[in-house]
Amino acid sequence: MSYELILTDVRGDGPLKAGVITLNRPKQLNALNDALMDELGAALKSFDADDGIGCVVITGSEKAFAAGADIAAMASWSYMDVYKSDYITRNWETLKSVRKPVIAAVAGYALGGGCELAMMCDFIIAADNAKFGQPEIKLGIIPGAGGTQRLPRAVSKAKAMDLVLTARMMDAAEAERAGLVSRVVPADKLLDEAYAAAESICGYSLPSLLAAKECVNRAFEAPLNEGMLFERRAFHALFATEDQKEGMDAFVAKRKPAFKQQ
Ligand code: CO8
Repeated sequence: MSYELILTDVRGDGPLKAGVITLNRPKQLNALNDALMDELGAALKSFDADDGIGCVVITGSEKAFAAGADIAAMASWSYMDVYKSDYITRNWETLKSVRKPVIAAVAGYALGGGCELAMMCDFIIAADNAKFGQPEIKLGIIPGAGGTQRLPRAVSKAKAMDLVLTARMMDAAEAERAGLVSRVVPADKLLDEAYAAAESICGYSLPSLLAAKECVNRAFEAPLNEGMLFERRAFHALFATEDQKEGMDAFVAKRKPAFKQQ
């Protein structure tokens, strides 16, 4: 499929490769309109279904990961426009259904829907020029793609309230201290770091990656005992894979594992 508002690429030399999606509406600082979100969803589904892909990286430009949902497009919408078209749920939540690991590589602005999109990824690697914020309050609205829910889980209620109510931006260092991003790297090294992380992930066994992602996400949905049980069942189940035998045999034999992805 050809895309107009995103670029896609496949990187890596191993049997599993990384699918890379670059948001590409530079003049609008990657403002997320419906067409872009449809393309993003299609690319994500395609990479998720591709047996040769082990991980996905989503990135933007040096100036903006995404400056939010497209304000010009939203300006004239009515309640019925957004309610009847199931706005947000329809195409924003595709990202939530991706089973493979998804890394957000964020440089520049990640605001409003852009911050929410980054938070829907499994982890965020930030360039030192990244700025995160939920400035919707300035527009007379509130975050609508999870900002009021994922941000407090990531950075505490105090900081989430601060960002959502004052609309101030948080720089990369503060975002790392607060736990929103997993690492901060120099802006000119962002993609190298993200690709290196993706390459490590792609070197592992996909069944264990899928299970690990599912279990960590369960921690946000289930009480501790239920989450522990869920993890234990997944842990037990991985002993039915050929890759568990291969991983452990390789360790004992002091050689590199050759995972079969099954
Ligand atoms: N939507 C549409 N166009 C945008 C957006 C946006 N979110 N952000 C920037 N642009 C456009 C500008 O209009 C401008 O276009 P033009 O050149 O035609 O005038 C171009 O991008 C460059 O922007 P600026 O000139 O403003 O660049 P600056 O470097 O001066 O400022 C900022 C950069 C600070 C990022 C500034 O552009 C800004 O404040 N942008 C808006 C940020 C914002 O409010 N984001 C939240 C949007 S609402 C939202 O995300 C709701 C999410 C709800 C869930 C998802 C539902 C869809």
